[in-house]
Amino acid sequence: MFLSQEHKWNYERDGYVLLTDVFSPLEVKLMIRAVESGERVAQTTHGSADASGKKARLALWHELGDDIWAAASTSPRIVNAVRILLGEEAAFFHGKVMLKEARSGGAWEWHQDYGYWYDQGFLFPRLISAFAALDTATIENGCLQVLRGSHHLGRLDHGRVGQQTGADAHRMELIESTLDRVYVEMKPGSVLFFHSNLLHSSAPNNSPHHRRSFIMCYNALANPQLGERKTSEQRPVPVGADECILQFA
Ligand SMILES: O=C(O)CCC(=O)C(=O)O
Repeated sequence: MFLSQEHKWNYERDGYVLLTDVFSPLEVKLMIRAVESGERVAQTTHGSADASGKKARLALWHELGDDIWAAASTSPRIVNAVRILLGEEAAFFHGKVMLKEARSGGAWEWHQDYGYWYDQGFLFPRLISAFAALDTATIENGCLQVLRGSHHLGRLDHGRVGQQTGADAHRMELIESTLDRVYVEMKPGSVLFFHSNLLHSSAPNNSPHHRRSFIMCYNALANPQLGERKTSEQRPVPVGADECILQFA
């Protein structure tokens, strides 16, 4: 996989960059198997109600562990892109599988990830997410929506929306009418890298097709976290061999 200077400029201008074919069809198939029958997802799944009360289900962990999720999170294809886009050494923060299931997956309200993570004590918004599509993501099944360039706004005030954290609704009206909304339709195996201050949301999945994804989140190693409990690792994210995911075949 090759990340060009243009990708980096696009990331800086827009707050995100989409790379296709990062994971192969076989690697995606193995991850889907781990979603459907793996221990980690089964043990860590919980729901977070959206504004209408519909559950957006996800499985989330902070430990890298030793399974297919760790292999993907330490893949050089992801880690090297993360380091280039962050512009510095990265530490693993957390992994999560978003289970936006057919006909039931709830919405995610407009938010910046740093709206959540500021409250976890991260000093700077020097964090990044790598969102890997496991199913085809379309407007119909609730693909991610982003507001292009919104990471330049800085951190907005957030409050409770259902059981989620959402950006200030009054300010969102003006922001939505000012910035371009992009529906990020994705093929399985594509990865969207996005800045922690990029505003994003997704609609409920009322379609007959699942829209599952795996999101790998990283903090800049030199970005301090307040408090006793460190949710981000305090060491550089290890880098595995390129073929590591295939050992789970
Ligand atoms: O999966 C989605 O649709 C939204 C994910 C998201 O907003 C997040 O992980 O911060």
